[in-house]
Amino acid sequence: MTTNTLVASVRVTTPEANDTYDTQELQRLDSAHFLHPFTDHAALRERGARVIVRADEVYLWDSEGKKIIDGMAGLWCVNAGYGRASIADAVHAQMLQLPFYNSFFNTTNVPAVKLAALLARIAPRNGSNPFQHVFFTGSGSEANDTIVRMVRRYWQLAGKPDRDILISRRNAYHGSTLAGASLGGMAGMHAQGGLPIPGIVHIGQPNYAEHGCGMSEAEFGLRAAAWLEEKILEVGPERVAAFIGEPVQGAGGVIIPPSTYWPEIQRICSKYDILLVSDEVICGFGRLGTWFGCELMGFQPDLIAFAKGVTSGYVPLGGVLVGGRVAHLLIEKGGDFNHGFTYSGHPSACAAALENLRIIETEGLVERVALETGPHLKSRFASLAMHPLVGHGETCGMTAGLNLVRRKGATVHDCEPFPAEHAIGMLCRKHMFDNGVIMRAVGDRMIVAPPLSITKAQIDEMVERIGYCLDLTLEDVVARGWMG
Ligand code: PXG
Repeated sequence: MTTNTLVASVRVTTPEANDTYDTQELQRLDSAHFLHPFTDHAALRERGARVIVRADEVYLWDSEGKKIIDGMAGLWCVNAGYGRASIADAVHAQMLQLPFYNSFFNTTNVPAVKLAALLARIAPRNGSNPFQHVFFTGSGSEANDTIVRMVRRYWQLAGKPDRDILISRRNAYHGSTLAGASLGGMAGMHAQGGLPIPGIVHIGQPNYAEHGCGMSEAEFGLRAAAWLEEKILEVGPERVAAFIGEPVQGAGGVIIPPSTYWPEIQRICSKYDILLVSDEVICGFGRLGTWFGCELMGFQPDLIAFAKGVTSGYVPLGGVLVGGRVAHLLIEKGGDFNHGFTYSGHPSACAAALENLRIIETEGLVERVALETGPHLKSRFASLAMHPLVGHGETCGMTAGLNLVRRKGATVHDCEPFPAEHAIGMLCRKHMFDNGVIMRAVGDRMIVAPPLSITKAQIDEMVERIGYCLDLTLEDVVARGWMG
């Protein structure tokens, strides 16, 4: 039997809601052939991968017919929610008209031009440094690789080629390519394969719970920003090209900085004439209740990386919004910028983005997060924080995180964590997985970032399931004698 007939045989009926699937056969083929991202394949072979077959609004269905509420919007990306036929229609029409053509060699295409102009319209108002240009990529990692090359090119053109060092933060996530993983501050990634690449250094993250003991949040925000100035002075201000950060760290565990942090970062970057880069791959397109996270956090970057929510993940697309300062030099003095991807400005991906952004705009999803669903998520998470296992919980727009602790304390710094070997986050995540809600575990911090289209009733449903799974986790913890 050929592989094709094998694959065809695993779906027993037509692709309707009541399809039946041969889950075991799919799992067997999966572990025989499919290498997944960030996965222990030997462990996955034992468990068998969950096969997701269908989605609508904020719900997924697996091959066993189980309905799951998707608290992670795919992977922080399905901002408009699932089941948007108009995005599928737009891509279908574009594929019939012009599925692909490149944008090298003096050519362009209609959806890419329209999307570039739309992005220039919805980009943050950026004072004297407006975002009028975009460089398209296929992903967030490629966007950050583009940024590394673009800032170094900028400083060459500005006559300061020695400014080639980028400063980033520990526990940041900026992608999985060599430059993306190097910019990122994930120890586990750096340990595999000799990262970071030269010219990238890191400072601490603005995580009040972890580093802010003995300080007010406002004081800590200034302290964490001062780490940047210390690093600039250590490296030599004449060597530093740019600082990059996520407005709210996503994969690192929904780390929400104090309000004093980003304005101080901006002040320090201006003082030393360093480019400021906002990685908006997660925060962009409404996630925090503003179109871009830098608008909420109060800073004006020179460059913005985006991906995910630009198409709500329906098809891959990323890019870099380029402010006037960099764009002017690159365009007027730069000649060829020797960088680009086959899929830069992919017409079908841009068609998906145009329709997705139309939906987000016309349905007012960003305002809804700011004024209605975001505040509702906040109040529901405040009620989860009463749970005996929850030390503290925080939300920002349509993101939220809560810390599982052995003993609650009067402040975030008085809580007693579980020993790492208890892997309490993974235990809790398993209950979520088994009980129809997707919530990520980052160490002992449980996080959600559902579609921006989620309703208040669906938030209630998600939070009730989370509460139930916290109860199940507590039962386990008590049965194992782990409680403090
Ligand atoms: N920047 C940020 C801030 C991201 O969150 C990337 C860049 C890279 O994007 P691409 O499209 O190349 O994946 C990301 C991606 C997680 C998780 O575990 C998060 C991401 C990717 C995979 C897993 O939360 N974010």
